[in-house]
Amino acid sequence: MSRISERQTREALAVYFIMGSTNCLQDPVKTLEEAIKGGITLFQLREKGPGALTGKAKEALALKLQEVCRRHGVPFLVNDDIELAAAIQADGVHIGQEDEPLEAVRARFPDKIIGVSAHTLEEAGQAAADGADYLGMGPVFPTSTKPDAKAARGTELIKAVRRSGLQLPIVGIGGITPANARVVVEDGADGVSVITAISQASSPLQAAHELKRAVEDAHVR
Ligand code: TZP
Ligand code: MG
Repeated sequence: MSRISERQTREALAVYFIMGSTNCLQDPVKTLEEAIKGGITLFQLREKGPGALTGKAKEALALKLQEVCRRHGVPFLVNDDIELAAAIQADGVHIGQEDEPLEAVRARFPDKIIGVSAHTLEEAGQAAADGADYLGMGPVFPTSTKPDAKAARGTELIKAVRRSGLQLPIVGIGGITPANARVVVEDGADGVSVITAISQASSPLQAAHELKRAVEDAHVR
């Protein structure tokens, strides 16, 4: 596999579902299957926080979710855990500023999708220079999913990155729902990433579908 193109990355970021076993109201495999039926375009396993699986149990969950993604042609990314991503040949990884340095991760995975969380213009520029495929920027809206998240800043930073001329694909994150997704894309993101809006929806299928419609509406404007 050669490295994903920028156009493919933008398309994949449209509706980016992130979750781990502790986020889901129902079985994670069922939640993911429904989300895919609803139209998600990218998936990230983020198995984190109190009660999260570790070791072999985490790997077993990853393999089950990866199989679902493969069956439907949805790329499968792993949050933080570079060794797990390598072991199961995930399609990519998402790393934060406190994780392994991007340059080292890119050297190890020349062809995988690598996303980086950026909270300032400087971090965004550095990630672009060091070989990120996309930036995750947020929290856009208040979120209770990540206890150590920084303050929500709306789309201010996404707009600032676009004003700076940086073209790298961007996905917004934090408190995004079908009701507020549109502005995130109108203000410069290529798509939205969500945990709660899909994993805790009474119908993950419906939630994914509504998110997709909101993102598509914003793109055709
Ligand atoms: N990074 C910034 S906010 C956030 C992460 C991982 C959590 C997003 O979760 P939710 O439930 O979609 O607000
Ligand atoms: Mg991290």
